[in-house]
Amino acid sequence: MRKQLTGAWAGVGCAALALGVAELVSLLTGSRTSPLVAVGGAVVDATPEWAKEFAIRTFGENDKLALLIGTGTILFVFAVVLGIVAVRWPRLGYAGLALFGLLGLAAAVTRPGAGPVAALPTLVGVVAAGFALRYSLRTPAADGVGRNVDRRGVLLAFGAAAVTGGAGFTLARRNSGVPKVTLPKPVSPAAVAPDLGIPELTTFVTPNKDFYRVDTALVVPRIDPDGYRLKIKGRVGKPMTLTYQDLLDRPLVEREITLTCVSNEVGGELAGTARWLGVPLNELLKEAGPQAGADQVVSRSSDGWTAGTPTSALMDGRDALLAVGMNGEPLPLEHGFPVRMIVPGLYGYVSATKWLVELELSSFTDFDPYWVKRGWAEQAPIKTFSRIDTPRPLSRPKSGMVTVAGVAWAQRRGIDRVEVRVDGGAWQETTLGTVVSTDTWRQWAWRWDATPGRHTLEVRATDRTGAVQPEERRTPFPDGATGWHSVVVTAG
Ligand SMILES: Nc1nc2c(c(=O)[nH]1)N[C@H]1C(S)=C(S)[C@@H](COP(=O)(O)O)O[C@H]1N2
Ligand SMILES: [Mo]
Repeated sequence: MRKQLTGAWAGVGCAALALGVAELVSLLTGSRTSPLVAVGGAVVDATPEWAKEFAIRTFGENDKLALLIGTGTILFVFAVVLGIVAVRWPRLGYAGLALFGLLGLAAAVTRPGAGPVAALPTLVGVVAAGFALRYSLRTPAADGVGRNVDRRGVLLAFGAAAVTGGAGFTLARRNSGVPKVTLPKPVSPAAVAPDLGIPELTTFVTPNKDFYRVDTALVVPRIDPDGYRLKIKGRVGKPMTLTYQDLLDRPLVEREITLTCVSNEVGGELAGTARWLGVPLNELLKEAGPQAGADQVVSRSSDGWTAGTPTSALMDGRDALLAVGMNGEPLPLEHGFPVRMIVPGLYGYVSATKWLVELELSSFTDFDPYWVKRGWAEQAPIKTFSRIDTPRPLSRPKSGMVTVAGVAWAQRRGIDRVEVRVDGGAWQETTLGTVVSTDTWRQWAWRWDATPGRHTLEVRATDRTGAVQPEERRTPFPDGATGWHSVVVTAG
């Protein structure tokens, strides 16, 4: 029993060493080649839609942390078993280690954009773990069955794991700030909408640090702006390659635009408004000259993610941008530094590619991008949506005058009115914030004379075409949720 316990420790120590060494080597080959990240990424891509929805619903924006913890736990159990087996049958132990290495290798080299060097972290890590295992089990057991476990060897493995992993992790983090760049002023500045300034109400412009984040990247890609290239290719008259500076040298515009995720549930907060600084896509695409039939622009990120946007949406005069700035700063790394797309009126998964490196003129019949392959709709204009931010669900406001307020959006169409009703009564007109375009959300507020007791507040919006937001509740899959948001409160 004691021998098994020390064997288990040896297994965990060697696995930790493999990961630590791999982490250190991945400083040279890129963080996405670290086996933990590569395996995690492969799991993300292979996860069926229902499980992914479950993860997002259950863990929210911590879904990636949950995945890493899950992967780590499986690994831990595997290492324990491997160690116990290795003490009795060393060869089986090595075979297990090799299997574990093969898994990491397979994931690392098949990640989009991975070169042969992607194999290096796992290879070096597994070899190091092999040596550590051999050293720890170098003497035969006195009873002739299996091997002795050298505790000093195991301690050494743990020590080396801590040193290599710690160094790898710290150095990787030190390199993780946004590189210093200075952005030019826009030739056409944003017209700025005023904020209603109501406490508890979502601010009109969302600060970068509070902006929601949705993507499949387990580690945020870090692109050196000096080496950055954007390719425009496929069915175009004139293929182009642009540097970051080429983009900054073009006339830039700045616009307030509300970005929205298709996974946003009724009442959800996967939306935000920023002042985006960028190159109008319209003009750039005209220069490249899309050929007849090129009705889809496939945008690709440095980590191989793809979105497909109707070419018409990028050229019909709306403010479709190659964004380089967000609220007066260079794009934060997690929001797509150095360049991303922003297209008013379309959900993020069909338009808002972060860490953008390629625009390929294609057609809807020729190519299905990342989420379309997984069953989401090919075309995904943003649906009309309204939300009550205050009072919060299940809160206990004082009876008397209570401010009810929230936001509503219907990008491209614009919000014309927002109405609220209490306990299924008559709809009440709310006061709307001023907006300068149809591409942002609109704040709204209403003064409610609340009587004591439990009440249900409901909200609905009407867009400028006169269409009332549908009441029917639908979940986000496959093209966005619908339904009226309601909040239950008890006035005291
Ligand atoms: N490279 C890349 N870009 C991406 C995604 C992604 O997974 N990878 N997700 C898209 C989705 S689904 C949304 S809603 C927006 C979110 O942008 P944000 O994280 O800046 O809010 O990014 C889009 N761009
Ligand atoms: Mo999204």
